[in-house]
Amino acid sequence: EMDANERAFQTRIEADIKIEPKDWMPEGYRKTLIRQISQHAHSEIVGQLPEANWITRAPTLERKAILLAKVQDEAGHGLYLYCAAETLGVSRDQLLAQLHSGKAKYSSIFNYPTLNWADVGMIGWLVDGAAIMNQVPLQRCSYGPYSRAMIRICKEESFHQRQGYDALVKMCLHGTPEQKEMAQDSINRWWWPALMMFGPSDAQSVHSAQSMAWKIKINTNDELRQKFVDQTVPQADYLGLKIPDPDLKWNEEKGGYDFGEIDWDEFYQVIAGNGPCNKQRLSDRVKAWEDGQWYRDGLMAHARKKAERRSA
Ligand code: FAQ
Repeated sequence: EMDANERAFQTRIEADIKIEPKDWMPEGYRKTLIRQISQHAHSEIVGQLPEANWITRAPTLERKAILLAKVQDEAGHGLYLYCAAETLGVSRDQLLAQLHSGKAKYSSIFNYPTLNWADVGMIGWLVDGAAIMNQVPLQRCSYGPYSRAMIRICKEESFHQRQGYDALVKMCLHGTPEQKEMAQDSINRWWWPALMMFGPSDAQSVHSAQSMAWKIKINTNDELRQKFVDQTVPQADYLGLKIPDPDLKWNEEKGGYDFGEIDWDEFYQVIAGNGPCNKQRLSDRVKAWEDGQWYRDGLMAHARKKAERRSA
């Protein structure tokens, strides 16, 4: 049963009028947005770690400069998203406490290790590629601050995806056989985790129906996963890389690819905290937070002194 407020709210949503921070909104809408936006913010920040692992070992000065810029962009995305979440009445300290205690989720993909240089290219191509597939529709999300953050983020993600693919073109089409092998090893490890980024199958997705009614989500998980596969297979063909899925096959009738069953057991293990790098990722974030305490203390002391001087 909807009351008058809820009916008016839903009418606005259906008319594609953005909801802004001070507007009335159902508690569930606010909670869902805080959950999704903060998980997204955490993903950007934790997502810096796998690629940062290669900054000191980038093969050329140019690749190093590109990678540095990309990893810095991810920090910026985290900041826009924490700001968007804060407009819903939650503080950044609260959100970070949830991350550091292991209570908040972040994308499963960042719990896998980066073992060779090709992994940096693979993350740009597949992980940023999947992120764009999910985030382009979110530019039309019903919540104003989130939709506007998505517009900026998508522009930068496009650069990230291109730099990754460019690195792989270099390795696969102009490189040595060893470099090509490195890229094949990398796609063997990243393909399935990239497909898991879109979340559980539609049948298992608990939040999709309500989130789509509120236009917090625009597409279902399976719709976006299918679009990603269809876009990515020809790009793999161009690189001459083999996708590690024996069931991958063009389906003329549906005008898309059929693909094999995702290992959902692995997915649920990773989001429960038991993936290959979960513990490392979390302890790296906690350490960064603790190492920054002296700086936050200094800023607060400075602000206090300035306020005292003003009131004196
Ligand atoms: N990992 O009912 P649903 C990036 C959870 S891109 C972990 O389907 P929903 C860029 C889900 O939270 C990555 N958990 O949920 C970058 C829920 O658990 P809860 C970030 C997952 O929300 C690139 C439960 O499973 N992008 O960072 C995952 O409707 C390179 C049930 O699932 C975004 O966050 C997963 N893969 O749909 C950075 C985009 N999938 O909360 C650095 C915005 C599902 O009840 C380097 N988010 N879960 O405990 C979304 O579009 C949605 O939240 C979905 C999940 C599609 C991720």
